[in-house]
Amino acid sequence: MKLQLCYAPQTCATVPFITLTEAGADFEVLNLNSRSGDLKKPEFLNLNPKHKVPVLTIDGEPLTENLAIQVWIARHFPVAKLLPADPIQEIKAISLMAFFGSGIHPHLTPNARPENYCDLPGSADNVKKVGNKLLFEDFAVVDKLLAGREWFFDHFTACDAYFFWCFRRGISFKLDLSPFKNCMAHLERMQQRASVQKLVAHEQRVMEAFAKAA
Ligand SMILES: N[C@@H](CCC(=O)N[C@@H](CS)C(=O)NCC(=O)O)C(=O)O
Repeated sequence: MKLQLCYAPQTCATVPFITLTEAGADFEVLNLNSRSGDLKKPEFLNLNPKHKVPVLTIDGEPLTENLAIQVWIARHFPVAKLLPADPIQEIKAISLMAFFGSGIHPHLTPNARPENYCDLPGSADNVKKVGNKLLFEDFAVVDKLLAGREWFFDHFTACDAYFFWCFRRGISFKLDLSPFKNCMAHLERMQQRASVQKLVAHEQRVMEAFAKAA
């Protein structure tokens, strides 16, 4: 089986990069520069007309949407236990990832692209402020979930990889997330994992290469 991950630095394609690594999968990475228009090129639009990463191609067949990609990886690499074994816990894990993807992710995006939400001159700071109020409500919910726990479930799962990206992305926007102490501790635990260290090294190499090419 040939796996190729369409990836762009700092984006939510970070999530399957980590889970594929945790799964011990053999995968190629296609590094794309979302800022220089790679996602709007015809060859990428053929894979994903929504012009978004991640895309995981499985023997040439594209799979889009992070939640589906996480479930696919967990099902195809069961030894890695990327979802809880108990069916109720498993569906709760999928529910949690749906919240990360459809609740938290859209509240992060105004920081990156405020103009997609309001194009009135001078509105960017307000768009971010409104989005960040909602984002902080989400992080407060997750902070409670993580109280007294190492991981969201009784061992590391795909949920931990997904939330790691959400929280780290918030920090990359220079938001003060220090009040979310359990989320901060989770981030630090994630940073100890070999999969995350591999991701960070890869991300840095790709960002340097893109900066050189610019
Ligand atoms: N619903 C999609 C969202 C994917 C998404 O928004 N990806 C962003 C990066 S975090 C992207 O590719 N943006 C580029 C663009 O909109 O042109 C998923 O969960 O996979």
